[in-house]
Amino acid sequence: MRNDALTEEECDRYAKDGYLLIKEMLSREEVELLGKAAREDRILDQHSYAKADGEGGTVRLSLWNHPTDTIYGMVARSNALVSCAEQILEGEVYHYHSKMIMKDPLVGGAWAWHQDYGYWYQNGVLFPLLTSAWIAVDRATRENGCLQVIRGSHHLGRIDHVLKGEQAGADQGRVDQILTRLELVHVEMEPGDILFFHANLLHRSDQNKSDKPRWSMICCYNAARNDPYMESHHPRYTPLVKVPDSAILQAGLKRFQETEEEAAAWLQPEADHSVASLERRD
Ligand SMILES: O=C(O)CCC(=O)C(=O)O
Repeated sequence: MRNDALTEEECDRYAKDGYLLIKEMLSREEVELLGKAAREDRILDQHSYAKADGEGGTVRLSLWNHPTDTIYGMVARSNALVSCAEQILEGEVYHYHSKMIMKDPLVGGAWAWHQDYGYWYQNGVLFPLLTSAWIAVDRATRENGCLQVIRGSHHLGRIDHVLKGEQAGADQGRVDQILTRLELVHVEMEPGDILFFHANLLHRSDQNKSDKPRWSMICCYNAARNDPYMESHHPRYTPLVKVPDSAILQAGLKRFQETEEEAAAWLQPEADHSVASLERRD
């Protein structure tokens, strides 16, 4: 695991572009273990759910609110990742949730243009002081539906979101205009690369029409000083206990166990009020 602090130049680039790609942040051994644990994890699979993508496909993901002592939890709590999030958000952070995006060969669905803060705003989060670490578990390419971002779009502020299929997406007319002024970037990544991105950065991805999987794990952090003013399906401020980076390899293939404590960590998709409130608005 790369564990040096972000340089001033990297922090400036994040502030200007709304994202920062760190190559080979997880070592090959770490990301291989993570991928193997995830693909063999029956509990992760059983808790996965699908949402229509509005383009005839479905996206599949598993989402949990609290990091456990599995390998996923160790990645999310690792000193290296949390320290980057702290540098980016300029202070203490807590774990807002993590998810595994299971974009399978030939069937993996698309994600519509959106800002994460388009949803999280609905959860009583007052400032867009959140960052996501998008971890490439598999190689992500144009062919298998890598992440696409609009460089600098976090400067636009929050855009209205409407329901597309079962996903909330940013107002397309506005996105079309934005694309005439800002650059669209396909973020191709190797396993172990990590993309940190701002909660207001517009992003999307295509369906996976290739024969290669494109799984990714996303760890989302909120600034501790940005504690939501109301309860929602994602946690309010909960102290995050960091672990040394070596804990990732030590956790080895540790997967989710269906203990009561861990069962409670999962998001119940029906409790996703941010989408429900968009449904009502439509
Ligand atoms: O991984 C992807 O393709 C997009 C995922 C995403 O945008 C999200 O989970 O908010």
